[in-house]
Amino acid sequence: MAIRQVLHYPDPRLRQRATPVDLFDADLRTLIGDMFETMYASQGIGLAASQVDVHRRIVVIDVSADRTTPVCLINPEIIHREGVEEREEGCLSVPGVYELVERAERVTVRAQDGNGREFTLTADDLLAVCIQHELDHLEGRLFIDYLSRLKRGRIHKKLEKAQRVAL
Ligand code: GNR
Ligand code: NI
Repeated sequence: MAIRQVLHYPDPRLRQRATPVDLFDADLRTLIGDMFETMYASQGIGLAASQVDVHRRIVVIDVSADRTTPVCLINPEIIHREGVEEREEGCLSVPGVYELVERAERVTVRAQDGNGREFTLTADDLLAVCIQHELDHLEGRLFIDYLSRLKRGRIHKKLEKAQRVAL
């Protein structure tokens, strides 16, 4: 397993739309393992493949306090949503930024596991928020897209400069 580099906003690769997984092979399982390792090493509660520059519909999540409840979603689709809730979000691809975002309070997601078997999962609280945040990544969408132009402009300026310094 290996820790992979996480892309940072405003890297244009974060805007790519991910395509479905059709091959449930050893390479996929290696990628999933690397994504969990990267997520845990970064203290994140979720990670989308898009963030490690793999533009496939793969998400890993662990919202448990003791980090022992891994969830892997392949080709996930939200098939039901209810309620509205506002929560503070952050993103490993938008470091140092935490802002309130409105999401559905409860979602049901249909997905496949690492072996291609279909399952559904109903989630609320932080897990529901995280699922919606990760599925956005697969569409090339970031949580800062929901903020005002003014806030997004400030964030863009700050992170664009940080990126320039890092290169
Ligand atoms: O680690 C993360 N924390 C978080 C907090 C509130 C809402 C969403 C998230 S996801 C984020 C990890 C990440 O960037 N996943 O794409
Ligand atoms: Ni994110």
